[in-house]
Amino acid sequence: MDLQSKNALIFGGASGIGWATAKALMALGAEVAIADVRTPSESSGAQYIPCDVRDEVQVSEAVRRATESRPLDWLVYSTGIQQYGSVVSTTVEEYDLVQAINARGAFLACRAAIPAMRNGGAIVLVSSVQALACQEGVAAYAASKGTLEALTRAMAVDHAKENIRVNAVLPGTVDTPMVRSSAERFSGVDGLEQTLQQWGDDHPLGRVAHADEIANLITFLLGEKASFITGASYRADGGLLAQLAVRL
Ligand code: BMA
Repeated sequence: MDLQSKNALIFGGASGIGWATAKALMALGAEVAIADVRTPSESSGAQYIPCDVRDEVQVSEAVRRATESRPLDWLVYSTGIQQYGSVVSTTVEEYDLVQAINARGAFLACRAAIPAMRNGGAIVLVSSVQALACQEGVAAYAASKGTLEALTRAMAVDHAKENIRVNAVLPGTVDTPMVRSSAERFSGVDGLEQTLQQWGDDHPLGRVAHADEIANLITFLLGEKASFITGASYRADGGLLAQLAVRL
């Protein structure tokens, strides 16, 4: 894969799917900058840029720093929080917070990054299967993930002439800090690992994903082998959405 000497910026790259992607891209020789509110817990060789994606100035500054010496080739947007509630029980503040971090930040990141992709480029937004089908009580989260999917198509159409491809990945349940904090919330007496296993059981493959498995798909979509793929959404969900709840 032609990843040598590519310049990549990953929003939300300090943990979870973003961190797995940072490691995968670095292993293939790319230069990687991580923009995140949190510092990565392990050292990686990536450039770390503190950034709150709710703030337009910080997002622009992150792009500026990642592209000081060279154009940007790849952008990954992998920030996410999950709040629980229906439309009625979700507060306006919670809704705005989820939109700001999960979706509006992607708009800000792409708005700043696309002009820096002077040689063309590729963008991957990390959405969720919950953009297509959802659990109870995730109104704000599902709406934010649906926004990412629609934004993916809009940007793919608008920036194809600049040779910029834009795709979305839609993971099922992945073993990340975000999902672990959800599991903790719902685990009760069963304990966190048991809850994760139960959530995994809902997927036909019988387990939750490792973040690396999602990073592999992102890496593919960024690379040359995906050169004719744009405006697309790829599920990596262990078969979750292929299955009806009806059992024999
Ligand atoms: C993800 C998260 C997980 C959930 C999974 C499948 O985006 O919302 O908490 O388990 O979707 O619904």
